[in-house]
Amino acid sequence: MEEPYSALGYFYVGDGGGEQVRPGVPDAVGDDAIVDRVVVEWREAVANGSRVATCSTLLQRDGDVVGMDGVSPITFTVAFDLYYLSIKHRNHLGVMTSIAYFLGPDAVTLDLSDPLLVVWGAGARKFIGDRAVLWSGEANGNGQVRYTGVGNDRDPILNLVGGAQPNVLVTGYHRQDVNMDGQVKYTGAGHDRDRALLSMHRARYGACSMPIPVHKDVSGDAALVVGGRIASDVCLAPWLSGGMNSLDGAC
Ligand SMILES: [Ca+2]
Ligand SMILES: [Ca+2]
Repeated sequence: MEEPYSALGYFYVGDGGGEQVRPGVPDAVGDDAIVDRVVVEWREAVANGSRVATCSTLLQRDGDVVGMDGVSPITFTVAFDLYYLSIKHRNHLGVMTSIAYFLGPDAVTLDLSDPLLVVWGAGARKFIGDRAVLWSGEANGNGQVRYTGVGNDRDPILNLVGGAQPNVLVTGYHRQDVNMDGQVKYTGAGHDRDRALLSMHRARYGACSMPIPVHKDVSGDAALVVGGRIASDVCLAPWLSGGMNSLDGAC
């Protein structure tokens, strides 16, 4: 089972791309069950620095980011130096550290769900309880969450289900499956439109009210880890392990 991000238009650099899940990995259960994939990037530790290494990784149910065997830390081939780490997901806004970390022979562990770990930009993550999580609702991969207007994240959902037939349900692994239940729905219970709207509400008001026009990815195209942790406000299911999972109880 090959990584899905190339098909979504993501361009790897370095040794990244083509990662294949090892046999038996999808059978894992419990906290270490594999629930989705994320891309990890290391970037030059300068303003607008280029990516120097990228990798498609596996995401465990408890938020650990691991290699293709489902358990091991991720390794990269780069010059020993300071780098920013960024992490990207198919339908969440990415984040990048605002501190450069030394990537060398020793493992680096970062917990991006720790509110005290500083990331680039203002409001790059949202906070649920004592955890920082990624903004959801990014259904078209343009680095923004928008509910209305040009480039909104609602239309791609409607387009996938057929445009003129909003009641159609499409199953499978799609960017438009914003609530990550293995189905793309435009209307009805459990539809995928609200995530974008809720993200905009929270971005501006913390809870709810009128939405702002757009909430942007402020990760640049930025920086990782080896055995780090991230958190997403919901994290998928049927792709590998079946059933809906939540990393933080927010869904
Ligand atoms: Ca978008
Ligand atoms: Ca869905």
